[in-house]
Amino acid sequence: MTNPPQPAPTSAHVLVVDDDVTSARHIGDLAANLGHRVSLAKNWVEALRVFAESEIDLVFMDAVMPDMDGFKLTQLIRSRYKKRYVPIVFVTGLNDSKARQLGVEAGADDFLSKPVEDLELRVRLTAMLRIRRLTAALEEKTRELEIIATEDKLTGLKNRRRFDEAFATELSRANRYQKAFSMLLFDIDHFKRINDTFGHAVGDEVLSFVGKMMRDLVRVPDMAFRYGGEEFAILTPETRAQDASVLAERLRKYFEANSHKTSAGAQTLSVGIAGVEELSPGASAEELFAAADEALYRAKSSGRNRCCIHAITGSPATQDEDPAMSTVVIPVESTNEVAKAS
Ligand code: GH3
Ligand code: MG
Ligand code: MG
Repeated sequence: MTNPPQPAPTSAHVLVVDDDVTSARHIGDLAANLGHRVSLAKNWVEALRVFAESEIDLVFMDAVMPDMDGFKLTQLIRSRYKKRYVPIVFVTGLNDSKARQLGVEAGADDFLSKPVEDLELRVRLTAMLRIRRLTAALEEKTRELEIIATEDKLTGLKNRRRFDEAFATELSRANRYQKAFSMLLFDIDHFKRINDTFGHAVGDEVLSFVGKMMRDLVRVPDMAFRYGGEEFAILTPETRAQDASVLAERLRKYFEANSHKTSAGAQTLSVGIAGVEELSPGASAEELFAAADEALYRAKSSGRNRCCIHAITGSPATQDEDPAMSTVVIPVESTNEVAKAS
């Protein structure tokens, strides 16, 4: 069995925190002679400033300092920089076992005794930077996996998993602060035909076209997702359903006018819209989703290539109906009916 390749040693950024300038320089010079970039900090304020301004790979931390000692500073760094693991080596008095115990509890990785010997320092520095390189590689991998787990590759949009998280967060925020909040469900019309007529690759091309359209036309704070298959969702915080229908119409029209640029030729899509203000106060995610789904179903059954708003009979949305926008408002007897229908 062969050992995995070791990462090549590269120059790192070493921070020395010590109120004793001579001691700090001694450690700093040795690290610099080994080819590393060095920053010195006399106290916790300077140390945190360096941390905020640059990417530190290793810290040599004096245990005893005025104002805030090395233990407290280590705890602060550990709590602030959770996504980036930086090894911290405590520099303590010889045989100071109490300081070592406190250091470990605060989050120290290793110890050096004062006066610091060159060889000891070099050994600690090399070992700790090896740990830093390995954790940095893991952190990078975690970031990549996070993207893979939450982004849909074909469309470049966030996926169903991210939708579920954002939907729950935004809905509870809207309910807590009694703000408007709407959601849109898009479904490409007769998509199966595209696959059947032109093949799956062309179907994918159309999905990718919709993804680009959403990325270009949906602006923050609205959020677009590929919900699954050929269905897409948009969350529109602080927006009433009637106002969200303007965005829905813009996307529907854009797709109708531009989808001929794909190998499938001109296509259409249908949209269902629902907003919390049309439902009971504190509507659940299931109720809101069911309402949007119901509206989408009506958009399909009433001829496709249109947007439908879920609305309760007699609500303001029903009176504002604008046929020119081909936005159809669906009268539904009551919220409970919709909840039951889901
Ligand atoms: P409607 O107008 O009622 O929405 O009809 P439809 O044909 O679009 O609806 P249906 O839900 O029956 O068809 C969806 C199709 O989408 C079926 C499935 O094979 C296809 N599909 C789902 N995901 C993908 C994908 O990632 N790529 C491709 N090419 N096709 C997909
Ligand atoms: Mg579908
Ligand atoms: Mg479809």
